[in-house]
Amino acid sequence: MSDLVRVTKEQDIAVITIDNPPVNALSPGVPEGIVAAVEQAEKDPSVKASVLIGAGKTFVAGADIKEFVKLTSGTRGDDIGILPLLLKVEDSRKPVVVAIHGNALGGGLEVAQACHYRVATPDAKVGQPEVNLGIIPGAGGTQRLPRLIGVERAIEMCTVGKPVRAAEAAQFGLIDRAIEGDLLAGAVAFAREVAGKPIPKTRERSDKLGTPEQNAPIFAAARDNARKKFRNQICQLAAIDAIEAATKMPFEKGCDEERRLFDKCLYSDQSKAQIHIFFAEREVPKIPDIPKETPTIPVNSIAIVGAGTMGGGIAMVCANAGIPVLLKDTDQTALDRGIGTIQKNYAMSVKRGRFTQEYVDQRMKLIKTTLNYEDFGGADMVIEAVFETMPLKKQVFADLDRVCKKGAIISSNTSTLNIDEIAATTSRPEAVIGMHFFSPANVMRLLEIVRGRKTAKDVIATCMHLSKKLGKVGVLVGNCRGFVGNRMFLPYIREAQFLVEEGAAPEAVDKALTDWGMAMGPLAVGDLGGLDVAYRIRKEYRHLEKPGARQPFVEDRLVEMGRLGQKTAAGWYKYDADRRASSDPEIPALLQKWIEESRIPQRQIPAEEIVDREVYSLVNEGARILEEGYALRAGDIDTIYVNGYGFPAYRGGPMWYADTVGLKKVYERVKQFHQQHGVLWEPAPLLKELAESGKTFANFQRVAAQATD
Ligand code: T1G
Repeated sequence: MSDLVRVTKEQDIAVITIDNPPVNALSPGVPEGIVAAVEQAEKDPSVKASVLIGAGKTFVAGADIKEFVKLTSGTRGDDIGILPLLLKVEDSRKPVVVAIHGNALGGGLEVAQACHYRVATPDAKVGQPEVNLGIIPGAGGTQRLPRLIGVERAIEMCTVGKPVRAAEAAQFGLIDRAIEGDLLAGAVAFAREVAGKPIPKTRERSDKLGTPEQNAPIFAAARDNARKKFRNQICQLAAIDAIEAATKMPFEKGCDEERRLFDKCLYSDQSKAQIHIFFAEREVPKIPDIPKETPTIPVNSIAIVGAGTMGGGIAMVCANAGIPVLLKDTDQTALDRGIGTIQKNYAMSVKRGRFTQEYVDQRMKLIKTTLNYEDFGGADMVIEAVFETMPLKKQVFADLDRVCKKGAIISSNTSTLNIDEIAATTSRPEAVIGMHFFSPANVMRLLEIVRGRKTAKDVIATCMHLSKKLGKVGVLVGNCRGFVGNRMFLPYIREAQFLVEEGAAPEAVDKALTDWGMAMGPLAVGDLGGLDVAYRIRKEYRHLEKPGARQPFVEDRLVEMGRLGQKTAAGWYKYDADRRASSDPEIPALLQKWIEESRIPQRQIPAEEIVDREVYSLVNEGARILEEGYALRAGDIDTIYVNGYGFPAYRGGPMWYADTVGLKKVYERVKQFHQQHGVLWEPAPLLKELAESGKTFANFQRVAAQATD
């Protein structure tokens, strides 16, 4: 018996416990241990049935993803082969009851489907999230799940990949019983109930597989939906193909088809990119000079300065995490408006079924308001979210320094301003840090945590931990202009304007990027955030631009004529009352006039060049950020772009994508743009170095993220 799986007995019931921390993944030795335990129970005459359960905080969170990386990188020769082992469990002559708590995901739920019965705590999560890794279930899940819950729901679970609560899964037959209280005791009792009865084998069921006539429209609709919702991605369509095979082929043949489709996905660049993002997101909390055991400061109350769009969204995030919030603004009207927006957003979430009204009422009770700084004395942490000007930030921080208790963390939601300059207005720069949320703060997962020159390690450790509690992906970045995300975004949106000035229609620029996979085109993003925001930043920092650097002008003209984007119903596009965008016939006329005046030669620009100039502008600036030490790892930059800027996870983020294309090729292209478009395209020294040495961003490591030079 492997030491990852142990067997104990509750009188006539064998209890098989999987113990492979932290998430009981099906690492080598676990599936084998389960089979050996089931076979041992079978041979033991005193045993009537078995219960399979996970030790620690969860059941099985899936196959061991690290083994997939070994497989696709050729460092592991033999096959993972969980499926044949699950057949042995299913063929046991004594019932095997799986008892689920925490998560049963991917291979974990496939193990559960091969068992004869499934019981779970009501709040356990069950799901097939493989598509988040660019793959499909590969241990019989696409064959057993439709047999258990029907074709449509199986398609939903395998293409969307969102786990469901066990209580809900019990409604549609995936879970046989939800167990309140002691799970093991409940499972053992259930096992006693079913012992000696005919054993149901999922693979032998067909009652829920439907008929070809019934299924044809379901599969057609599912494919249409997948093509629209998951543009360019292969795994969702592969999952639908595999489930269709389950309705048309015998189980074993269906599993062969599943395996063929699984391998096609696993060895694809899309899956390698998504698995990279999975591990990159789990790497970001690891800060070389801040050990895991660094003490953190308890944060049981948060005060927020500014009840505007960002302040209100941040208040919701804190309340959703169960942390009492005190929201301040300068006058009652502003406070009432802020609370009104929060209530409207919550009402939308209830309407969409994301939250219950009861949940929202509880959250709203956690949000209190004030007009007085003096009420901040008890707050463990403050998040400032006022208008983005340095004089105002400095005034606010001087006030906070006066009223906040000793040991409180004082943070700013600034998206571009210098954290050290803000901290210098206080007597406690060690307690000052950047907490840069992304709009809408209650939706976007990304949180840039900005380390100042004097920010204390326990303050950083506390904010990294807090980001997880707030449901965010917290990435530590250095204090440079625009930090990481926005610093890279400036050349990206600038290049989009240059492309328009050289003859590309705004729609063509945006379409090239969305066809390529970006959630939204750069010009449409400008309209969403407000063209005046980037306009102010361009003006404020123009003096810092490289001498002789080309300056974009068309967007400035749009702003100067009051076309600020969605908020003025006109920017690059025009917008209707529901903020739906459409091309504005005024734009081509305006552009033609302005560009004729500029005498910039016009030409047809192919989509491929548009994509290269946009994406490589991110890569080149990302390389500078890495070599200057404002980001710890290339994976951190990828995590930022996938979670904050709509960069497709199946391309792995800008740095991973560049590695996939090959840095030599990227460098050659950047050099070409440098020749054609000037100093702004000067290749980053790190890009040159890695390209010439045949290395990658992925294996580039540097010392801890630094403060300002
Ligand atoms: N394999 C290997 N390591 C894993 C893992 C897995 N499946 N899941 C988590 N880890 C590691 C993770 O890297 C981290 O390591 C630590 O565990 C804690 O994770 C055959 C093909 C379960 C919801 O997609 O979604 O089964 O950084 O920080 O926030 O058909 O982990 O500490 O060294 O995320 O509490 C399908 C993946 C696999 C689920 C827990 N399963 N995991 O979240 O902890 S494919 C999944 C998660 C498959 C079959 C197919 C989450 C979690 P370290 P964590 P958490």
